[in-house]
Amino acid sequence: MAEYFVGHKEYFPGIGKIRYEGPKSDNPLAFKYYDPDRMVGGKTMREHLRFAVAYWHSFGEDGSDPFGSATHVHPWESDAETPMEAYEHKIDAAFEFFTKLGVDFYCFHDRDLAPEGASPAQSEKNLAHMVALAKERQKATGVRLLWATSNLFKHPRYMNGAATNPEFAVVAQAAAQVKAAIDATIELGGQGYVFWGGREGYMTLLNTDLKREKAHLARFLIMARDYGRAHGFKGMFYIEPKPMEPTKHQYDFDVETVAGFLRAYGLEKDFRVNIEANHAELAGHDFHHELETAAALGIFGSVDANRGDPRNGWDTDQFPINVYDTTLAMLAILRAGGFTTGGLNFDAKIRRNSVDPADLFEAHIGGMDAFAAGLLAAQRIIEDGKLAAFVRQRYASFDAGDGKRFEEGRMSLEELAALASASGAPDVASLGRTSGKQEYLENLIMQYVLGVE
Ligand code: XLS
Ligand code: CA
Ligand code: CA
Repeated sequence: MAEYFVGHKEYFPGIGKIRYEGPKSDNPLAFKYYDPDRMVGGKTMREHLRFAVAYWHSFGEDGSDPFGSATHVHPWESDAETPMEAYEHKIDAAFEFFTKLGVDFYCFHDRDLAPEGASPAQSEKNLAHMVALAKERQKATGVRLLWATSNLFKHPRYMNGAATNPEFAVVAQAAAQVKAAIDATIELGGQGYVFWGGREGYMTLLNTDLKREKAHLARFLIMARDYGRAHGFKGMFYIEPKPMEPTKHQYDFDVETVAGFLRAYGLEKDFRVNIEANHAELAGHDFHHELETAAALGIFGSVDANRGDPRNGWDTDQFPINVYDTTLAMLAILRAGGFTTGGLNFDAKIRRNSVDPADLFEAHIGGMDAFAAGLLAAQRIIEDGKLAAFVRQRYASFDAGDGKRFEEGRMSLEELAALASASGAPDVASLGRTSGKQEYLENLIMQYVLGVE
């Protein structure tokens, strides 16, 4: 991958290309497990993991929170003479970061890449200007766009929602934004387009026609899908579930809810889910649960890789470090057939007091190592086959005979009930042979995790 800081100001001086040095390295700016060209089950690590950097958190966050103002000073903003120049410098800093880190992909919201203008036409002009710069930089470096999205939650006009806004005029504004963002995605060869409905929900049901709002959301998505397909977008559309925050209740609550919605409106062919670990946790699920659910429903798409804090009830968007979790995640992803258009996007931010320029690198290195180690452990679990054999065996009574007839729908309730009388109730001794063996299985996974090298 070509490096990108020659010919313009270097924004991360003193930090060079991040390389793999192995688990024994004590260099904080080296990979311990992520070895991009290492083969794992027929594919390289880089092909499996498809890491992406999130433009908004990495280059747009200023460290402010509801109690305090900005702590992160971005040199790409402070050295700019005009507002647009800050965006031009930001893209240089971003591509310098991508190439030094060695990631193949990035993701952005329209408003991360270019500022909102005074009118939709001006906003489109700003975006087109920055898309041209992004295209040049993608070409120079080989870094690609995993997915783009539109920010339909920040501007005050979206305080009552975007596609689900009770004011039709706001829905039209949102459409103008999405149309331009889909055009940008096509122009940049983006492999996906995400809808995260941050304000598509409600604060109180007292003022909300829930049925109408959901139908409006579906109508909007159908229009976006049809526009994209008519204009040559071959990538995947994704819905990113999240149960709440900033709304009290978000319509795209979790994977199962989104699956039902997609089927209800005939969107299941063009849409899959972009699953975020921290959102799974807010929905009261494990990340692993959301991934397995998406795989089972055939709508697994992409991942926003991060973590929450189990003691906080909000979206902390921290970098992932728990290898037990990344192992289970990679197991689900490999079993779902791996990524096609999707990848692992670090929708994660460094902390407010992480003010050393190296922090952004170290955060991503940790996240990449956590997923690389998870991939290695998951691949061994699959190759050993012990876990899969256990689960298969657990359902063996459905593999033949009456169990099979039941599974295939070739039995009535009367027949099934008659079998109960014929065979009698299973006795305690036979139940003893069907232990769930949870403790053994948890230990087994731990062995794979600890055996990673
Ligand atoms: C916010 C979401 C958001 C989406 C893209 O919670 O994670 O960042 O990924 O709009
Ligand atoms: Ca996300
Ligand atoms: Ca989040």
